[in-house]
Amino acid sequence: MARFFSFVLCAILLSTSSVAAPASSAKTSSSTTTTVVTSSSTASIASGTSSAPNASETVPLASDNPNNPEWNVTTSEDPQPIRGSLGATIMAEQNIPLQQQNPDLLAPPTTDSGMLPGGNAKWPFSLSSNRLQTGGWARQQNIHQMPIATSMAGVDMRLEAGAIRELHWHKTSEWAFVLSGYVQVTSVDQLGRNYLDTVGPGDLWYFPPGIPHSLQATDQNPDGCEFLLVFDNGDFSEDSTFQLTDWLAHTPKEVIAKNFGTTISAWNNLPGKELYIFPAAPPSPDATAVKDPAGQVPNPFTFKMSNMSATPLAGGSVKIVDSRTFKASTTIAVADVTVEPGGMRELHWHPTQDEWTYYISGTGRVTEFASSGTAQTFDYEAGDIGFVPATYGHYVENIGNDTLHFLEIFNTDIFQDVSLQQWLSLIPPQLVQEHLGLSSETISHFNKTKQVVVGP
Ligand SMILES: *[C@@H]1O[C@H](CO)[C@@H](O)[C@H](O)[C@H]1NC(C)=O
Ligand SMILES: *[C@@H]1O[C@H](CO)[C@@H](O)[C@H](O)[C@H]1NC(C)=O
Ligand SMILES: *[C@@H]1O[C@H](CO)[C@@H](O)[C@H](O)[C@H]1NC(C)=O
Ligand SMILES: *[C@@H]1O[C@H](CO)[C@@H](O)[C@H](O)[C@H]1NC(C)=O
Ligand SMILES: CC(=O)N[C@H]1CO[C@H](CO)[C@@H](O)[C@@H]1O
Repeated sequence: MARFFSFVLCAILLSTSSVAAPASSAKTSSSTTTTVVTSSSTASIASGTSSAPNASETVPLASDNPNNPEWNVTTSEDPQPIRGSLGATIMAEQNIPLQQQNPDLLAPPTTDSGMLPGGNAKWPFSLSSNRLQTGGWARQQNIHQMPIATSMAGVDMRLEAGAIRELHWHKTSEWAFVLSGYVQVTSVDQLGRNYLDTVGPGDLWYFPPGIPHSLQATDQNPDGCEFLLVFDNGDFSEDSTFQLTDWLAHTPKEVIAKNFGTTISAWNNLPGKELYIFPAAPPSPDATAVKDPAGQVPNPFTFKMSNMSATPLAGGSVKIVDSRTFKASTTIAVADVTVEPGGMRELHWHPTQDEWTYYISGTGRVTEFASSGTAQTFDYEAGDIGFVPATYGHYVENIGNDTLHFLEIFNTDIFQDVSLQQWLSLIPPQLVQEHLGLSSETISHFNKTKQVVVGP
């Protein structure tokens, strides 16, 4: 504080003197100015023409300061906001576990600057309020928890064996990744064509907007199942879907009876409010769709991503599934990525689509570059959600000892990314040299093939 005040006082005195001082005192005030500037910044304001920087050196060189995370998220110590000579210890009480998990927020790399304009790019499902039901639960993340995530929202849902997420529909499409266990899904499209399938860990489903569906855990895993849902609108709320029972509980029974050509008493057991998630007898895993005069939906609503070989990469692996292979999935694409310890999802960006990231295992570190000198680093572990707006440059580094596994999910039909290394290897080397001051030898080793995940 004292230093700040003396600096302000000094600045006021200086500005007063530079406006009001007669020419004869200019020498004194300019030498004071030089002292202040050199002690607070590295700018070479006072340098004369003889030491002017060369044309290529119009800005200072990038720092070599070590900028790794200051501690591992598994630390048992009380971490402090200190990086080199910067920062100071914490004097007041703190939420230590949260600080242990976020080394790059408490002690950011010196390459970080400012904050992402959309807000924090991390939301752990652990901070979402959970909706507990008999037979399971559901918790969600949408734009209200994480304002930066305008284009997608997510739900983590658990069903005990046999439990049903009731027949419903909604305005957005619904994409899912099975995290554990087995789920039987059913649907009927607008032309009366039906669909039924059972999917397991690592598999996907997709229902187009407004198409009704149900989800039910089989007992192939005695505990039932858990899955991740992603919706192609950040404003989606799992609490405002259109439920079968909610609708009928709000429709006169006379109307219901007339609609189905039944007596009113046939509906004596109709629930008086929505069921949402409720227990039931487990369905047969071998069940097939009801005989349908209109036939089945032309493009299956499920995709067995578990039954797809991952493309091996120098530092991990990737599986990409979008509408080219999973034809029904016209608004969501996914890259299922693994990164081995020390490896890294390479520096890249997505040209037009935001990325909603879900971390399944391991520990990842991401810096998002938002242009205008703004960059922020976040750390992620299992159960965390990340978000990277379209065009933001980023990487995902494995900073743990275990395989990092995450899903990059996009609100789009075709997966796309631009690789920094591929870009710089496919333009004249001279141009790269002029920007980055690299040797021709170094540039000649840049790989023209997109690496996706580089090794340690
Ligand atoms: C400018 O470049 C020349 C030739 O490489 C070098 O001798 C000189 O020291 C450079 N000047 C500065 C200010 O770096
Ligand atoms: C974190 O763990 C890595 C991998 O074991 C290790 O190399 C590194 O030194 C650790 N960092 C800190 C700050 O403890
Ligand atoms: C990795 O293991 C080493 C040795 O057990 C440990 O010191 C380090 O903190 C671990 N790193 C992480 C990120 O867990
Ligand atoms: C470039 O990358 C490809 C794909 O990862 C790899 O097969 C090839 O060996 C690499 N080339 C060089 C020169 O490193
Ligand atoms: C990689 C993998 O598991 N492939 C299997 C996918 O499913 C077919 C039959 O449904 C098997 O033959 C493959 O081996």
